[in-house]
Amino acid sequence: DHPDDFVTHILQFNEMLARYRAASQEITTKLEILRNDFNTRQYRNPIESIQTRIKRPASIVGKMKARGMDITLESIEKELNDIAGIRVVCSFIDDIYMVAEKLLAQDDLRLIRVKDYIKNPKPNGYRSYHMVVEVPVFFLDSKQPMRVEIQLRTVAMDFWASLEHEMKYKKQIKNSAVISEELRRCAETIAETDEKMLELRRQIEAE
Ligand code: 0O2
Repeated sequence: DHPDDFVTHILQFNEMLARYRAASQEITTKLEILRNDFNTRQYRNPIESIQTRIKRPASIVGKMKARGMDITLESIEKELNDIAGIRVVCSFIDDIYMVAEKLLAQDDLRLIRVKDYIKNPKPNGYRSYHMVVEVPVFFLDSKQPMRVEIQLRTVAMDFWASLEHEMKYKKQIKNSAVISEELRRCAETIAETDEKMLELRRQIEAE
């Protein structure tokens, strides 16, 4: 391989990441507009926070290798749905479904996939609503449909997922079976609390 090829590949890779960053911006703007509109009309905030992240090059390569895929720009873009990731932390469970619905009602968005880990939690207790959408982004000389993974969860689900994620990264953990079981039970308690909080909010609103 010629050194110039190497530089060209790096530049193309960076351009690709920049396109995903632009796609993230489009979705983030849509979410902020929905949040402001809701807030103005209902005097309540359905979205606590919006975080965006672009997958690190090492994670991109790692995921492609784990799937036994060739590592080319084309195959990366075809295979990975989560190069651009947006995490939307909501106050209540119904806010998650409301935000998802209002986003998908926008006619420039195309839904690629939904994974509802709230209705169908993972065996470890993980809960969140995941969707992959495609958004058109206008660049200098092209319009490109870009995929973005959106994870919607409550504050409590986010708290749980952060700790569980930390445990996953620590490979040599003592008592990991005990901790996993306790985490699973915490996830149940959190789910009950999320349900209860929603019920209470509805009672307060009905007053
Ligand atoms: P990281 O480090 O967060 O980026 P696909 O989207 O099809 O390519 P997958 O894994 O089938 O891949 O998608 P899925 O199930 O929608 O989950 C993708 C992301 O959800 C993960 O990204 C995590 O961010 C989160 N997630 C899924 N399951 C769990 C879980 O059990 N615990 C925690 N804490 N997070 C979870 P990555 O790339 O795996 O990791």
